[in-house]
Amino acid sequence: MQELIEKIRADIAAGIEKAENGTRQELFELKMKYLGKTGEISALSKGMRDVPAEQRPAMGKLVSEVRAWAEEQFERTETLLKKKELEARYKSERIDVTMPARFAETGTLHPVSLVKKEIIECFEGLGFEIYEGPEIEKDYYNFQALNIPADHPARDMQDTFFITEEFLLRSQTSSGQIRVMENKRPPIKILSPGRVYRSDSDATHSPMFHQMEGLVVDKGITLCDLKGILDEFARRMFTKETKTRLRPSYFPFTEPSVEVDLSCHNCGGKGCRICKGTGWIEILGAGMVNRRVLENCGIDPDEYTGFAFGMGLERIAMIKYGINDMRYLFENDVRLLKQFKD
Ligand code: 2NM
Repeated sequence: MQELIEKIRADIAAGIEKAENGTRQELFELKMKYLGKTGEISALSKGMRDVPAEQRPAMGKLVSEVRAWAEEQFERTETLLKKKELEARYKSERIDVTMPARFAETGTLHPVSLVKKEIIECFEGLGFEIYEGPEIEKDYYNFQALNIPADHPARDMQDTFFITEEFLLRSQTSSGQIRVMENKRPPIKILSPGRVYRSDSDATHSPMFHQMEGLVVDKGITLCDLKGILDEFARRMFTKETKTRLRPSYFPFTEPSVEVDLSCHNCGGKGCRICKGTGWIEILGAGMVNRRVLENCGIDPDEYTGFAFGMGLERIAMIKYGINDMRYLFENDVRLLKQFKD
């Protein structure tokens, strides 16, 4: 038996030496071969029965010695293999933290978003609240309540995107302002930015564009208040020297109605290519809210008056950034958009 123990010890030593360069699975299998339930060292313990009684203590000692030795050998090798495995992983997954990062381009705000933000900041500073109404509107809010008659050309299927007889894509943000006047008593001081839709498409018209409309209703509001607010807006949005000019016009929802020009920011009013020699650039439409519109919203026009104005954001962006064809604003060509990184 002693010989057998020595042989097992030698076999294990040889096996371990080989296993040091093998896998953990191979080491496990080797361990099972000797220390497993039916392994060779376990068989030695079982064989103790056949050892003469007087040799048993000495043999028993030898067997437990070889078992302890074998367990230690396997544990040591297991630790060694684990360490090797980790080292290999660290080596293969090694990263160079000093390497320069891959360049990621950051986006930019679209010129229309930029002017929208700027205009909102101007009017917020003047005490206006922002109200955005729905883009899908009722015919009533888009036309009827705004005093736009049934035979008005804007109500034609050719000009407005109707969804059903009752619903349409709003052609102006003032539809939302009607909703505010219906639901809130004056004083009202709101600014309504948003998308509007008209069946129109060329160098200066797009079927979807952005509008910004303002509305102020209170006791004693006059055209002077409109002029004052627009002067302040022009100075904040363009330069301190920018002046405004009102010309008579017509809208069904305002009376009187005006077109508003700004002195040309390029030539200061002397006349140039941008203002086509006139010194003035038309930027918005405005007027005193028609008393019929106030009545439609349940506001007494003998007690309250108001002014309103509306502008196209694409147009403002084109004037501000010198873009001569509106289609550039809808192509999303990065060569154009990149120029607006601030
Ligand atoms: C414009 C021109 C003139 C306008 C009118 C209203 C409302 F809701 F009060 F009736 N909101 N916006 C208005 C007036 C809009 O855009 C060129």
